Amino acid sequence: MKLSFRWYGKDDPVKLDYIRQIPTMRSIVTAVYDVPVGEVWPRESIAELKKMVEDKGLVFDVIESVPVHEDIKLGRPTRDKYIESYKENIRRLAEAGIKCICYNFMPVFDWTRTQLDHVLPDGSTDLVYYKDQVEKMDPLTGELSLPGWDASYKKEDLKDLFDAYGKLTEEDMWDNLKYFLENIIPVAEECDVKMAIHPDDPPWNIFGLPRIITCEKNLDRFLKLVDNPYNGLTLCTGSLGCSKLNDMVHIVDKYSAMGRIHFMHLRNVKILDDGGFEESAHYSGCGSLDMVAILRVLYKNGFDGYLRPDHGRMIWGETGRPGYGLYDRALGASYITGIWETLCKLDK
Ligand code: DNO
Repeated sequence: MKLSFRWYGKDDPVKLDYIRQIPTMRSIVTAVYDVPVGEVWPRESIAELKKMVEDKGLVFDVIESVPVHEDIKLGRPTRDKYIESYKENIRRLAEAGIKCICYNFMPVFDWTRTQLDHVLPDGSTDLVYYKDQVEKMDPLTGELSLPGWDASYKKEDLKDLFDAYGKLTEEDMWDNLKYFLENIIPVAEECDVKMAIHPDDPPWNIFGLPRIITCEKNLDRFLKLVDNPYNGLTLCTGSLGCSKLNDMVHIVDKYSAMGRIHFMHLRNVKILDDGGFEESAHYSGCGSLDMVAILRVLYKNGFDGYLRPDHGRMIWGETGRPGYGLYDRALGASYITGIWETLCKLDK
């Protein structure tokens, strides 16, 4: 298991100097953020990131994310141009030492929550998804923006995208994903870069937009689209695990045994009776997921991919990027390291 931590580059209030003080921290997970989706990342920007990370004694070998242009997801004729850029990004990142690239295939919006500062009884805040709040959200006004969303869309762009997705079936999405994979996976293999799709978060359709990377059946289908170890998963426990229908221990066990999990995101969530959820501290008792059981199956299957603590609460008065403060993610990292050390020692 290679412990890693997400860092948003030089403007991130969480400094590399602090991240490297977390025991056993190895890799930095980052991206070039100032290039529009679909364009090629300048070699200089990649080199700059690499230098910043390596100067602090950390490893630069995972990217999250190289985003996929909407025209690829929609199967528009212009997709080939964007696929060529994507391939070039894989090549350039490989030249810089990258071994794993995380991406997603969610239409328009990445991860979605209804409130980013929900106050817990202990005074910390977390991210929540409440069913009654989501019904009142209208993304088409362009006023709504979440940290994971591409903020460059104008109201008109959003309207066009919604219209285009309105004409698309889930089967069309599968065809478009297959076309994308058939083009990029040979390049990834040639460059020895493991591609790791992130599940849809939450794993159901939102705002009427189709979502397909949502459950075991669909993960099986995804892996078979191009049945090659370079076509793998970012297994995010919080994304898939906020649906009661997904048995996370079984899912992690199954795909890690197959060697198809390249990147683990460990996050805990508390599933509510009405199907909504609240993100929680990593500790199993705080949420609905059993972190020890999840790590145990990874250990059993000899998992040697990347793993990072995902979203944390805001604690100890920290302010910053929702889900991505330092303190609670560092607690999560230490909790995970503790479980992993225990598993290793019990095995001796
Ligand atoms: C949420 C993240 C996601 C993830 C993308 C991958 O916090 O895990 O935004 O980075 O979906 O493309």
